[in-house]
Amino acid sequence: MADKQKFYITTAISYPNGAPHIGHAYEVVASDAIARFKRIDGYDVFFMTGTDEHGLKIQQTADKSGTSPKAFVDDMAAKFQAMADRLNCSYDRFIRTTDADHLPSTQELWRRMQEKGDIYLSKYSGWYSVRDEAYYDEAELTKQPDGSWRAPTGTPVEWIEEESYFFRLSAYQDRLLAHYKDHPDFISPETRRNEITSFVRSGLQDLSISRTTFNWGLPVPGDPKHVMYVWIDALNNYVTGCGFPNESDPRWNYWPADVHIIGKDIVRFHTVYWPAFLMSAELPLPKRVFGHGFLLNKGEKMSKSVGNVVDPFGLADTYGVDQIRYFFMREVPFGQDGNYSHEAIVNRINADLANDLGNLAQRSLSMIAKNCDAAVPQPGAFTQADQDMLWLADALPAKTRAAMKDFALHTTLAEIWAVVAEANRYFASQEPWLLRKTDPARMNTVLYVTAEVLRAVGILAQPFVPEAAAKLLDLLAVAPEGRGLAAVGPEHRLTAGTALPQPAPIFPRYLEAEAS
Ligand code: ME8
Repeated sequence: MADKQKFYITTAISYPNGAPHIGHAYEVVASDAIARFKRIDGYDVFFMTGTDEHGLKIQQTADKSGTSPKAFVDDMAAKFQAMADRLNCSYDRFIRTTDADHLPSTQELWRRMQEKGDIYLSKYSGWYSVRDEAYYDEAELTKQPDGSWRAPTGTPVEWIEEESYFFRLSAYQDRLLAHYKDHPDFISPETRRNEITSFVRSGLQDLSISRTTFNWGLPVPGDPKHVMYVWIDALNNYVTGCGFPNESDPRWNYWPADVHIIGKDIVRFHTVYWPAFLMSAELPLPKRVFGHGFLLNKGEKMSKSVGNVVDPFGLADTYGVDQIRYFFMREVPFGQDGNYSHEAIVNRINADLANDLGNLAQRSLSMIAKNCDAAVPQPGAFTQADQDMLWLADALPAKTRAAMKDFALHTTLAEIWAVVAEANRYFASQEPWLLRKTDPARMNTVLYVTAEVLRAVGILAQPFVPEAAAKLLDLLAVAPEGRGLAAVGPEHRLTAGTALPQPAPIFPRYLEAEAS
């Protein structure tokens, strides 16, 4: 364990000011797939997700619902955690910014930035959007027919004046640009890197980092009438989770994070503010930040105000957890925006899962059960076709590792399902059901090769469809310690004669409910 390479992955922490939506589900599922992939590739993984519970927006939502902010977030955070659990996400910690260890951690970050001379007290006035928790320049605003002003995001803004602490972000412009240049992988996909680089090049203003107009936040050390700007509080969750500031905490070994998985709308916070705070506090920077795209419902961004939020629990109930996970990761190239529709989900479930993988497993394993004494058949010499089929399966770890290095989840699944497609062609062309009578020894070989391909596919599919993959590996009697990527290939082939359980379907077809 001690010498396993470490891998620390985080999602953004969600605002629990409303129930979780499909965008939240998408992010945590994708991150979970990466975490699981790294685990089966032998890494010591720490995977963290959670909720971002302070700020004016939460305070106002709680006020409106007639509860205290704490009672409100306790209730909502439980829903976010339940969603991650429902979607079978294997997080190691669900962090809440109201957790007891987050206050001392964030106050220590503040102190370190202050000691560096990067924090000063001044006055702030400007157009503020409560919904975005951000100030906007006047030039960015648009006037509404009723005379009010709106932010570029479409949210209402109001004029606010307050005493505020500032962070000397302007002092970090050159160091940030140098960091992007020296670490071309720091921001991805590349389009995001280009956007951020030109944003920083155009000049950075110092950042207002405290508020006095409300109190639902972490108090500024030594000046508790100020609460910290919610983004300092939020971003710092990533080091709180590693035990900061206690650098002798064993979790500290996970820092710096290998990747922060976040949505494209918050890349600026993670690749400009966050690294500048860390540079100021003299802490190592995360290795990578990946900004995924948005999942759109009929082409529109989902949001509570638009009223087109899709409930992830409902999706899981309707289609199944593995099915939804597969759809998210296969349908949308990770990094780009994607569309969700009932037809697209059903098509993926029935074509890729039920037909391609489910049927192949069911047909081949049933034949084994009936004709091979319910045990792994004894193969004869491999033909070229057998060998080619096995090689394709054996090549999966290398191919998928290469794709996963850049978080290309869709490519990884395409690689795995290309082998499934090839296995279907192999099975159809070898016609083992005819060999049963004409050449049973050859039938055994074909069934063995098919089972061996299913073993590789089962191992590789675990990060994406964990429950179905586990079922498949159980049907092949693969021991728990034989389920890592290292077990794919000739050295760990199925042993002839191993007893197999009674086959059972792994992916049912999705049948349309009767129109009501
Ligand atoms: O931004 N499709 O929280 P949040 C895909 N608390 N991803 C989406 C999405 C969609 N339709 N809608 C939102 C916050 N997201 C802050 C983060 S991190 C220190 C603080 C993504 O609840 C969004 O991009 O608004 C973000 O990564 C995550 O969901 C949480 O969004």
